[in-house]
Amino acid sequence: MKVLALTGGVGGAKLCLGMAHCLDPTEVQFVVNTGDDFDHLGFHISPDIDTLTYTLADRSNTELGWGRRDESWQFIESFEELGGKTWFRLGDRDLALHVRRRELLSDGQTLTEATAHVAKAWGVDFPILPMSDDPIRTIVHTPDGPLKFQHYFVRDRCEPSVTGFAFDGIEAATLNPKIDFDGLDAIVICPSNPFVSVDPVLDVPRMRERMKASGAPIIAISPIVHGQAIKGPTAKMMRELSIPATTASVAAHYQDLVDTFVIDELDADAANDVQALGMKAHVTQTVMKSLDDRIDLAKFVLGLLA
Ligand code: FO1
Repeated sequence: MKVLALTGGVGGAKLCLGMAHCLDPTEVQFVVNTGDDFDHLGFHISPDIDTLTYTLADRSNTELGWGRRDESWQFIESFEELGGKTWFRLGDRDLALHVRRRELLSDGQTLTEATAHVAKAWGVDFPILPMSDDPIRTIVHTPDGPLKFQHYFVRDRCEPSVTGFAFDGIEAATLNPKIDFDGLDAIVICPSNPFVSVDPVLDVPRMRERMKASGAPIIAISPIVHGQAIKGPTAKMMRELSIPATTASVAAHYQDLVDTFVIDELDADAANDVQALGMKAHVTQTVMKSLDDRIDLAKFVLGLLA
């Protein structure tokens, strides 16, 4: 089996973990959104890459949905005493990753190479590929002006209304050359936020073109279940963009690219709407609470290819 999985954030990482239990490292490449990345306190922070790496390394903090398990906060507490900004919380163990990545990048390694170095150090053999090694930064447009993604998402807790998004630097960015489109059995768009986790990946120049030219079926899993995002601001963004927060609306967002859309049992009645968009619709449990849920969804998705 040869699969390309596009992912960002917590929901995507869950399905990637399920796939990692079904496939071996030579059978899948995980292409990760880097639009959330930002420079903070002199570090290159890469949240979606770190969420996936921690998840595949079984070190992730599943309560917070980001950072590491068994974390301590001595640094950030001391930093606060010194008047440092602490709206973006860096745990002590997590800090080691940022310091090490900064070393690797300043030694001239690409983000892809630095990511592979960290993954290897934690025993993760699966290829974790940034969508590009060039800087791409998601900007959230609001009625009060543009916000850098982490200011919107963390500092302002997703409270501002969104009016649109931009991906600074994307026009000049080069698609990660390590992404292998040859002989693919499937391309899987994981259940991540379509606007700020998936679109940045799809909008990297030549990505859509290479996906279509691969001839592989493109399967997306809905991140919206029964009008709600499992985690994060997807449904809120859709309402603010005057898009119904429904699984069918997400399907429409991927129209002309996605062949098959996987929806949750709670949205079974939307199957006809999805099919009316020219896609195949498949219904299963897409809410992933346990590891078995993650594995079962991955098996279901990969089983559609059989
Ligand atoms: N998200 C938060 O809501 N609060 C934080 O303090 C925070 C710190 C943080 C540190 C490192 C890291 O890799 C991610 C972190 N995140 C935090 C998550 C991150 O902002 C978001 O999960 C992603 O950008 C959204 O996919």
